[in-house]
Amino acid sequence: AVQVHQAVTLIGVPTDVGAGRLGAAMGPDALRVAQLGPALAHFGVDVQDIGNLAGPPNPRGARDAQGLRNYAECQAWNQATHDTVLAQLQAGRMPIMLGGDHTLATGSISAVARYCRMAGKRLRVLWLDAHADCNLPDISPTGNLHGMPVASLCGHGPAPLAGMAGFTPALQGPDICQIGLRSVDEVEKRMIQRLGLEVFDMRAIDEQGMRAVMQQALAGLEGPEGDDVHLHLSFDVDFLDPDIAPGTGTTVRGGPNYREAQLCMEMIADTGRLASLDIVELNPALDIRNQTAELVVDLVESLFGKSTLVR
Ligand code: HAR
Ligand code: MN
Ligand code: MN
Ligand code: MN
Repeated sequence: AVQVHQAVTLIGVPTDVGAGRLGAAMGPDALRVAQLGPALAHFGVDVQDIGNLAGPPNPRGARDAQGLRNYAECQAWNQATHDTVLAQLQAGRMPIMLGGDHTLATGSISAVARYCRMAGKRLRVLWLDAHADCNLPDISPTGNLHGMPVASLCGHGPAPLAGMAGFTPALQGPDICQIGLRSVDEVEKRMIQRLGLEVFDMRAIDEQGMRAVMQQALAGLEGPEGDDVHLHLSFDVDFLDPDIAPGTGTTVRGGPNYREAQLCMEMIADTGRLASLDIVELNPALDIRNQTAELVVDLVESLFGKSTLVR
């Protein structure tokens, strides 16, 4: 039952204003160097690369009164992302964000939520990450906004971010399923409970295996009952084990290996419901010969059915 969007738009979001270190702003071009567009075109996908969004540079600010670093700049990048994603969805195309730090997911997923409400679709978000990204300004250990997008999307933190979809919250906790977590702050553990997020951490993957985890995460998407579901994948590159993906700013050991990551992508592809995608936290300044970007392209090919023998 593989059916993927045949029209894809690549949107570069070259920003690192939400991250603690510089370099993720070079992510979009590293993915282009690794031939993301041509790789998808090879599968018969109509690929359009609209280049990079414009936004403010990184002022490398200190924490402000509300506890946030570079808040105004994050807001500007998210608004630009939101507006472009919404336009692409309305044009019937699948937006793929080439990030950029994970803050941009507030903009992209707010636009997806707005679109789903207009189109009468149910939104399901898969969040592949080593981190839970549900910090709040006052409890965050760092003030870095890339540690907060899940909280924003669920209606917490600064109102302009929380309300970007045009309604607040953009998402309910149970609409989000997080996979691969292994570095969660103590306060975030309470937030996961409070928000009602569905979480499969690395222990769940260890104990049950990737197949059983993905079967649960994707339950209800295949077949007629999944017809009205819009599946959004927010793929933080630090989800992957640092042995295979060193090119990211906040590596945490003990992530999925190459085969586990492939199986994860293949099972998402099998649903045929993938309709928008963020690729975030790729940091070429920390990579070795662009291997992390090349691995990401390999995995995104599997998201589009590369490894599926019968279609
Ligand atoms: N939880 C920490 C914080 O809030 C670390 C966030 C890590 N960064 C990411 N997010 N790459 O997935 O600062
Ligand atoms: Mn992360
Ligand atoms: Mn479920
Ligand atoms: Mn993240």
